[in-house]
Amino acid sequence: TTTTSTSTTPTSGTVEINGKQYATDAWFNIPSTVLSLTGRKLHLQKDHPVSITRQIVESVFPKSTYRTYNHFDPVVSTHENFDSLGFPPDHPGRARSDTYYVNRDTLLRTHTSAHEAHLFGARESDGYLISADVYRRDEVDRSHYPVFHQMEGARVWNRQTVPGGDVARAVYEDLRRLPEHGMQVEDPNPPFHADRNPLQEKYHTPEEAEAVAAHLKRSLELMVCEIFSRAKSAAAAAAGGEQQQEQEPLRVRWVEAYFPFTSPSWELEVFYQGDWLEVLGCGVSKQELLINAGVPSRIGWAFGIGLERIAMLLFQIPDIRLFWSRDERFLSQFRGVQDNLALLKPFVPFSKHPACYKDVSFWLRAASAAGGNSRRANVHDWHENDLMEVVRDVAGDVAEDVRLVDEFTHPKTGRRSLCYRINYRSLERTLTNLETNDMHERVVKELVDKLGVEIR
Ligand code: FA5
Ligand code: MG
Repeated sequence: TTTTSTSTTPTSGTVEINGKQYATDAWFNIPSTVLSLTGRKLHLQKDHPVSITRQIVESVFPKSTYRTYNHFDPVVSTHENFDSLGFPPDHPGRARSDTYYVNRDTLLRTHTSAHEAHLFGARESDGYLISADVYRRDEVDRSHYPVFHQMEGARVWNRQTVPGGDVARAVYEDLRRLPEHGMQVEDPNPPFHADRNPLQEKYHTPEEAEAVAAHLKRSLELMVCEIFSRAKSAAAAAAGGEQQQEQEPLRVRWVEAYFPFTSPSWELEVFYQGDWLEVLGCGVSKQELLINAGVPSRIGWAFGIGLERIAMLLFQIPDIRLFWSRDERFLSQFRGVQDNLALLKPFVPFSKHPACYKDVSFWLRAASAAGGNSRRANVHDWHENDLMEVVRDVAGDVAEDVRLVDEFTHPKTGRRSLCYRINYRSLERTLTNLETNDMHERVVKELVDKLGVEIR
């Protein structure tokens, strides 16, 4: 399949990322807009909400055990991002439609788990927290952006150094030292499927597996408890101290999940504004990962959390594009918070500018030279993320939302037609009609030129 890069950078040659040169090849697909964000490092910018959120999460894990790593470069090898974690060769996450490649062997990390094998092998501590920018080709809406930030955490115990080699006992002792929380955990132990999420019986006793999972769950429950009690007290303070309303208890639940590098695996969901929201993925680390990292006698857990998603809850930030804003009306609202968390309060949105919806309808490219059943060919040629990138490339942060509103397959020819609705809206000012029309015209032209669609 062909994935069209909308980048203006040549596909063979070199590209500079954070001051280092990399050779590119036909796999290169990083648009300049995304390249230009590799240096922003919002998680390290004092008083930026992503950085404040990082600090709050870090504060839950004792520094004596959990070492922090906040400066890892976003350029990693496909080995680090996928192979070392046991991703199968045909995993969809590896596709150029989903991942930004520098060249065949080098990419912008799609998750902080890319550093797991390295840190497990480095043996610098029994626990770690990594915060970093991660990159994914994805849809356009208020909760998706091609760059976001994750924090990865992990904790290991060494059979050779715990008393009597009894890991289960050592883990439970550590667990007893963790503070209690008053949270209501629904589904503390959801059933899981032994075929997808086996206990690693070849390597772990049932007692060990259970102890590690219990420590993992309590540690992460403590983390969300801390985050949401801060969010609630900030909201209450902003609403005026007197009218203290009866606060509803925080509801959280564990749900079975699947990751190639943990088993069993879970997601933690929090009930927020009427809906269950996924905040993190985690699990008992696959022993193969630790064995390959040269530390076979260690057993442990890992988790990965989205910092923007948490920051949006903490500060009630309505649109993920705001994190990238350099507008003082955004940045000034968080000044001083990092040094004094008591100042934390919900973000007050500045006036909302009008939305401008424009539709584009097109037929997908006809079947390639061989002809035949065009329905099949169309299905395989089309990657929605390519359209998303065309829109982002032309409209930048003015693209608020792009969604498929109609889909149609011609009964005779089998050709497929799609209609997308694009919402153009600046966070900072009102757009003129002329401007929006011009942008939309350029989007339409690029869709024809780069993706070969036929406008209806
Ligand atoms: C992962 O990325 C795994 N590496 C997490 C993990 C680590 C599992 C260690 C097990 C052990 P996932 O793609 O679900 O999983 O992302 C993890 C979290 O990142 C999500 O729960 C969510 O909070 C956040 N996240 C994922 N995609 C986005 C996105 N497009 N925008 C904002 N946040 C996102
Ligand atoms: Mg997930």
